[in-house]
Amino acid sequence: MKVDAVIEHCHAATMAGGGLGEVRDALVALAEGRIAWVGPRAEAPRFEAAAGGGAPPAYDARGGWLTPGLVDAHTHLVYAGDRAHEFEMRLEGASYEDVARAGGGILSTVRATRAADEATLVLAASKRLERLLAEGVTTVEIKSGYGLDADTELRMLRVARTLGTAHGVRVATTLLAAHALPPEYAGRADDYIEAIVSDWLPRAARDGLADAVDAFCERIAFSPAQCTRVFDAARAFGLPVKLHADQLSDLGGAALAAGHGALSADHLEWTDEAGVAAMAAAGTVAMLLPGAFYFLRETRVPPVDALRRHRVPIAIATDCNPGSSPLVSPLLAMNMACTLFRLTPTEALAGLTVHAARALGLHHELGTIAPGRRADLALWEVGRPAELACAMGAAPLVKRWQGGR
Ligand code: DI6
Ligand code: FE
Repeated sequence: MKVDAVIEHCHAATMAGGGLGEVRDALVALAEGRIAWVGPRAEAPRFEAAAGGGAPPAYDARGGWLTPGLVDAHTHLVYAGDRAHEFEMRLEGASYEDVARAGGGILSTVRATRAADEATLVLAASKRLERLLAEGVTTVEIKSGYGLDADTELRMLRVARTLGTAHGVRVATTLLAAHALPPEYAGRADDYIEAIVSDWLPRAARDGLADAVDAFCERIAFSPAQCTRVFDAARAFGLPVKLHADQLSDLGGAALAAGHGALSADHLEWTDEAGVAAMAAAGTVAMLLPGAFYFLRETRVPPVDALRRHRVPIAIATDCNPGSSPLVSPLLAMNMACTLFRLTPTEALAGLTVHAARALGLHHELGTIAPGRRADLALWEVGRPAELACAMGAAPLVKRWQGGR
């Protein structure tokens, strides 16, 4: 078999076939940016270098664990400013919703982001992105939603694309114009939605800037009817949808998302069994965001047992954003998913690999180590994969491969 390189002296958590898909003393062969072969070293066929014949270059993994590259499938990585003051306000007793209603919250980040040019946004987001890469991320989803006007929303998406090129990482972009109501539309939420569906979304679609469309369905954001209008417009342009659903209250967001065949419904603290059943029927991924739960000191946990019973795939992400989850560590997100939501370490790793890939509609390409999948890999210096979710603040990444490089 002709390949470009092999990785040997490792164990692999392939995440294929449910569970860890563990292969001890594994060998992984890479060709043309994809996985060519994976299995026990003892069963490997004879490999030949695609370039020039002879043995292919071999990388000695020194007994580490190889996993699929991590997929952080829900972030708001692009923004300007910070919200440390709101953290202080909340420590003095204000709630997240109080801060939002007082004109802070998302709108304070909107003011800073509107004032920032593209280069400033690239620089600020690059620092956060580098933290993710240092923890094995090879694919990251990035949402708009801090512009809330056409220019800034599209600028955020362009910045997200630039980040992908500049850092050699896969970026999936999401238009989240329906994140909050900007002040110029105060009292005119339906007019705001009209601007999104009639102008901004078509422009983002036409310019290839958005891979998906998201909305925030919440009392402090948009109603189910308004989110439905956004979803219908997305469908007209062939864009998949997802939803910030049932985070702070139960507006039936999970069922709404499922009803529109959403890739994922995200947060889900208030989702009931009927919502979970609807997600199962639609194949919608449950995207759990323990960083936001932790940072807002929420007390109601997502319905993990119901998700398991209905076999809804559970994904995990950082939700990296300045207000509710200033988290740049996917490994800490895994840890929190275990400590706060009682996921197993294997479920948490699946949540940042195979199920996260599905939440982006990319599970045929990413998220498992299997022949034909892209060679996006992470090598870890750990004794067993559970350590990734267990150790807090550790830096176990040895190396990452992006498209085989
Ligand atoms: N839910 C969240 O947790 C973030 N957005 C959303 O819809 C919060 C964003 C922020 O507070 O800036
Ligand atoms: Fe979010």
